[in-house]
Amino acid sequence: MKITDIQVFVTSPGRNFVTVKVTTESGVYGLGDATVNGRELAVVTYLEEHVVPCLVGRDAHNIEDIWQYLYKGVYWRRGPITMAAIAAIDMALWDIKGKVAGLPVYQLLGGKCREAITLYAHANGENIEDTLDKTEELIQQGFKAIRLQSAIPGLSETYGVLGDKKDYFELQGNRPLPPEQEWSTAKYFKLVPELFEQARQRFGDKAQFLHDVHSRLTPIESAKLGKMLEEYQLLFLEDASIAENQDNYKLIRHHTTTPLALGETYNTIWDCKDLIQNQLIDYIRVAATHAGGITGVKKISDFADIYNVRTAPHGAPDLSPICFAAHMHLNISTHNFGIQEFVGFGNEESKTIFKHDMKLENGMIYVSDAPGLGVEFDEQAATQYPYKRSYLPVSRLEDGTLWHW
Ligand code: EZ4
Ligand code: CO
Repeated sequence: MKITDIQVFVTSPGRNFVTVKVTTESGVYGLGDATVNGRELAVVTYLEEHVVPCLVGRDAHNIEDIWQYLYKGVYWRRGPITMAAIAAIDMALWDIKGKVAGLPVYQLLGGKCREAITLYAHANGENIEDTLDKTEELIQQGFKAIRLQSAIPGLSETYGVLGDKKDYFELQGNRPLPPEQEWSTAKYFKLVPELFEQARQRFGDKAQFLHDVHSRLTPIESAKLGKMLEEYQLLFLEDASIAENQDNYKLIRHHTTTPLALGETYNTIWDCKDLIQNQLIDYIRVAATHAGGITGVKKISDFADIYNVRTAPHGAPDLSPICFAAHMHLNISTHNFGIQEFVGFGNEESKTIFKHDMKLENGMIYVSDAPGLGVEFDEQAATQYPYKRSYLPVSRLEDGTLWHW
């Protein structure tokens, strides 16, 4: 079943999404997500100029061979741009195979390992009380696990806390260049243990709690934070420190029993091989869009399984519902799945473009049984929201030194 056409769409219902549509000679088509936040058009160019011409005419059924052709077949391997392009093609091919078979993709991946997908939601507050009020609402809605973040007193803007802004586009406002945020490890250390102390006092064990450090700490500082938070029994601490040097995590691991998670920016198994093999983390957070699609993530999850590492896919709003659906098919069929990050199904504009029937109930998602990935993309609606350049913020210490964002 030959590939006859591949189109790339960019739409921006509050934030940019890159969507790939692979069409076959039989008329069956598949969809994939290729969104790299802040680098969207780089992926579009890579796809249109370098990938699409090589794929037209190939058999859409040969998913593994096409994955290897795009990965091993090129001299310049890996990296977020290349892997997002591969990811989108890969998702679209799984979507096609499912539609042709008349089966949801999870059936092609081995079937169900569980009934539904447990989620962790976000409570982001202006202060501790605000974060805890939001936590209470989420507990009432039935969420079993919640990521707690709070603005840091004395710092102008904090990761994860958008104030009255509804998304990064609004946060950026009319600033043409990346917004700048401040960071102070000392101020952060005053806040975080207090946040979890109060959370446990108020909610006891009514929910599991998590926290995202977003890589702001050095390894020894992460080790210290992990130790300080042990008594609050976090489900995991996310991105405790940058792991460009994977050995960093040996130091953190030797000091704390707080479970560790990372990997949302990782693109291949090579970025996390040492962390997994040395059992330095508990959860690997690779996303289908950024780590080579369903095929890429499946390779990483199977490798992680033998080292007791579970999956906890990234679920930020900059991953499109197509990626989220791909995660659902992976999560339901992966034995060593742990938990899925969830920030809702997108804004109202986005819901007019991406349509699906995934069901949210009591903090869990019930996977769609529609053939393929189960997401429809309204091309007409998409044209109403043209691409808009946007940047993620950058971080500086209070003296102006550039820091990890
Ligand atoms: O900052 O996806 O766990 N989620 C995160 C996200 C990331 C964004 C960056 O594009 O860390 O909010
Ligand atoms: Co994160």
